[in-house]
Amino acid sequence: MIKGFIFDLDGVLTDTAEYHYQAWKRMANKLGIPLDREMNEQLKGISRMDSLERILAIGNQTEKYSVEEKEQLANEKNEDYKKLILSVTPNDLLPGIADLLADLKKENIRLALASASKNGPVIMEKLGIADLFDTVVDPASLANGKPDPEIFIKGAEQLQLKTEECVGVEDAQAGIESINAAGIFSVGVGTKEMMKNADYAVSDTSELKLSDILKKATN
Ligand code: B16
Ligand code: MG
Repeated sequence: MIKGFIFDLDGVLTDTAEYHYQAWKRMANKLGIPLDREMNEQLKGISRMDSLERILAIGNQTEKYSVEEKEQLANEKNEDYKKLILSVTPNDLLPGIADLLADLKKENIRLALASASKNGPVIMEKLGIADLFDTVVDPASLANGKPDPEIFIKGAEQLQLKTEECVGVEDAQAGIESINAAGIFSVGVGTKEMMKNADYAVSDTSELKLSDILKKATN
């Protein structure tokens, strides 16, 4: 029986990818590295430092900066990003998410957040959904990011549920791999091609219906 849902944030509950893009683009420009929207796709679901490493690799600048300098660059990007997310409101919930969360609460299904973003709790407050969630996995506590299963295993543990009692929802391929490796039923949001490893996939968040998901997960 499904008793918990573990959600990714960016791309599932809201679309903060655009703000990440704007902040990274400003940083990349400063470093003389070209960054376009297509490259930005590769940064979805990836931690802040891993994102910086990928951008530096595009500009062949991996060796150019010390660890301290890289931390400084990542901090600068985050300060920019924090200014951009100040404008987030409940209207920024992706289509269908408010109804899905309301249906989950009606069924007394417990909710966890499993986002790579250290800004997750602030964004949840701004979206007006922080109180609906029972627990948030702290990404700073993780030894390994997605696709490692650690974040979703911790999500289930924090909900005090077995992994087979949970559903995980993701929009990134690395996230689906993470859910699958945790032994959790995976729901993917995205194209058929991108979500080919998901146990159940929809093309858009508006298609995330609790009754459909529970039917598939308990089949
Ligand atoms: P922060 P998710 C991820 O969120 C984003 O998709 C990714 O682009 C970002 O680098 C990462 O969070 C870390 O975010 O810099 O705010 O700690 O998809 O895991 O909810
Ligand atoms: Mg995501």
